[in-house]
Amino acid sequence: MSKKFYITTPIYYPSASPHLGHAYCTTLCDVIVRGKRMRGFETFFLTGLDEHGEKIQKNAEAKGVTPQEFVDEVATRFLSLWDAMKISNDDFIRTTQPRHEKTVQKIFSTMLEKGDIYLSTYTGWYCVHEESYWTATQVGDDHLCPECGRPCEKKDEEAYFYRCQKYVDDLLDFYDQNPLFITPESRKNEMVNTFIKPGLMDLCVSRTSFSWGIQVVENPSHVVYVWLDALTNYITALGYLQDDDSLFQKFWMDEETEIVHVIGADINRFHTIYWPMFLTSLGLRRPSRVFVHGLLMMKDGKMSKSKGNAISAYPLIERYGVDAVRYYLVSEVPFGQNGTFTPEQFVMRINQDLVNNFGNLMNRTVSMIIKYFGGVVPAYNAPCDALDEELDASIRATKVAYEALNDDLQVTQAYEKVMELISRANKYIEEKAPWALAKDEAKKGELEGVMARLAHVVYAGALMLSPILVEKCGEVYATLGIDKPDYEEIDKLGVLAGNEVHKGEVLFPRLDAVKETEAIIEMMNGPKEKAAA
Ligand code: ME8
Repeated sequence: MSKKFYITTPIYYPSASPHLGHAYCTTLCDVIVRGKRMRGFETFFLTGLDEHGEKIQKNAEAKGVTPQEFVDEVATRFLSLWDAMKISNDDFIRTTQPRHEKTVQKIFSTMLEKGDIYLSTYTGWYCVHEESYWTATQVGDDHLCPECGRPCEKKDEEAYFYRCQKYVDDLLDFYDQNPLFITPESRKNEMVNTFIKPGLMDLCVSRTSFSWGIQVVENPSHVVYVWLDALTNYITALGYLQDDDSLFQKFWMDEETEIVHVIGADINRFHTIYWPMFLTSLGLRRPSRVFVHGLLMMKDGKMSKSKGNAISAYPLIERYGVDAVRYYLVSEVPFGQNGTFTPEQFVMRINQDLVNNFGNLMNRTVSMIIKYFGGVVPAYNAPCDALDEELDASIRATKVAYEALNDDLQVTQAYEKVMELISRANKYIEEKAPWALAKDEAKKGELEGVMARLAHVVYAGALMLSPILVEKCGEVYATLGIDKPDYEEIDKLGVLAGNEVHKGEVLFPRLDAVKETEAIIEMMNGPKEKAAA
């Protein structure tokens, strides 16, 4: 039976156009899931939009449109970006869809019947931007939101509350029994020390002060709090409590399925404290892992819509191709850590890894196969020396490490291993000096082995890089005369023997550092958004 894997991105607020920061998270998830698919896992990849809440209502009012019109328009921009970034999601949930709204109402009713939700009055400090309530201590004397620093409003309203205290011990046991649940581990300590240990208050889960939300059936003046609404998308999209719940049974209830939520640190509290509690209330299993990734920053701080310092992915894709942008995101910002976008680093990363390392290896290998063997990949033969042995061992070891690192969500490191193999092969060319072997008839066998090995590294490299380089790997396969690339062939050294190679276009043209840095700076100063299609 194949292994099952379910991965989700946060569902983003369609309050403005998506930027490279949103593309970062979604691309990393896409790379992870494509890697699993290639290895034969049965997968489901979900992304979508979180369309309710006061912030959306206010943005729509400011534009003079209805909230639904507002989110419909922004949704097309997210969809165009995912299309341009070649995101391979299986579903796109929008929380205004009836399938979601109806299920959230059922979930709310279940929790109410169970006594996990009760009616009371809320007095607190509310940040509209973060859609979060804070205590007087948290907002301090200035009444500023601890998350974004904006002023909070004091609010007093009748509201439903979720009984957190009932589940807190169970949650801490769950953390202990599942040490990988929150990764990196520092993110778990933050939750325990900042939020749980000081005493977790019951969570306010309804609102009466605005109407753009899912109505509480039992009390229609209330709408469900946007976070209770949003978090449940991960199960409503799979058909939970709907006529056809086969995806839900397969990708959620089956204990064998690995469920991974990928999020930014800003929403860790909701995913690792409240979400597991909600699931326990509903008698459902909890996710396997919540992976907290770092942020893509600009020199002046976090890239964000509200700061107006966000760079759009489109001009980068148009100029450098989607593969270069995807590669930059995966390699330059180690998954789990923050990274800063700079034009210089973007250009350097592409030149160093894709042009000088991968593209160069392919180019040299193909040219030499044409020159020495008339364009036909020679047969692989037993190692002639320690260098051959070492390269063979590196190919196998890289595959093993690549899988283990990917399975542990150390995505950046997994791809670093592939780049290391490719640079090893470039160095092997210098060490073996095929041009010298070619001059000596007695060394023909050794030369055959060298070229067979190099062709195989190009093939293995393309297979392992294919979850990132969704366009260019096809060109590599065509160059090597491969019709049906097969990941399992990485271990079959010699499989390319007899293939005819073809010299195609340059895989990644070298970027002129000065000129391209200037071009990117211009993009950063240029229009921030692409108009919706
Ligand atoms: O919080 N770098 O939506 P949101 C990297 N609707 N990732 C970034 C980023 C950056 N500069 N900026 C945003 C919400 N992100 C809720 C989520 S889920 C049930 C509800 C990513 O539009 C990052 O993953 O504010 C962050 O957690 C998410 O976008 C927040 O998106």
